[in-house]
Amino acid sequence: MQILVVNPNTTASMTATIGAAARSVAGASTEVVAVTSSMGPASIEGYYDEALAVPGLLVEIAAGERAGAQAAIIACFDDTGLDAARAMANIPVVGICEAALSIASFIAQRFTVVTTTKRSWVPVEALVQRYGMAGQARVRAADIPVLALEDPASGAAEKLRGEIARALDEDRAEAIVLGCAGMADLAAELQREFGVPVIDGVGAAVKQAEALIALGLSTSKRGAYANPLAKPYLGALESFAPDAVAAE
Ligand code: 5HY
Repeated sequence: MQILVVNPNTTASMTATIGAAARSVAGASTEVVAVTSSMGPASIEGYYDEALAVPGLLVEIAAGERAGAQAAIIACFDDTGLDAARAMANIPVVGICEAALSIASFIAQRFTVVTTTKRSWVPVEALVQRYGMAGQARVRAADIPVLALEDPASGAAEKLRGEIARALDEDRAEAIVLGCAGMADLAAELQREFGVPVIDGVGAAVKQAEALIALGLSTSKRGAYANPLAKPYLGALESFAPDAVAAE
């Protein structure tokens, strides 16, 4: 099976981290195709970046579906563009936040998401609410820029460790969810270091995408995620006009 993993920001080095994490858990018969969005923000930190990352994300998912991907993963902890992607695509689309939270709920009653910037804090809290985990999950921000994770000298990993320690102490967290795709390479060592389960959303999403494919399940195209209604789009977004035959 082939799974597409899209980094919706435009930083290729983060895609390399994401792809390696995905391949480290993928099954022997799973091919992981990791791609970087070709347009949009270098990192996604808050609502404006999220919105402007969606067109580039959709381009990559549409191309990956045409190229034979049987599922797509949005490798951004804001689950950026997840609903639009599910409406556009005819393959299952998994967001790493939803994937990580659901996996965490199988192994802990209380867990804390540690994300990057304070700007990302409220959007992630909104996702926790949307996914029905408000009773189990707390959200913290380590106050690190997303791209600082790409620089070992930035001290980002140390700040992340400090926030994890506070979560274990103050939140009584039984597990930690890493709240950024760029943290995917840190999960195993942090789990060893802190002695609690540390969940990376990229790996969680790969296993859930494999499960959907193996179960022969894809996004329902009735109602919410029906293909977009055909209509003209003008200006810079002209090429995004839905050409699917609309299911009324
Ligand atoms: C992510 N931003 O996973 C999110 C994390 C965040 O560029 N990739 C990004 O801090 O919102």
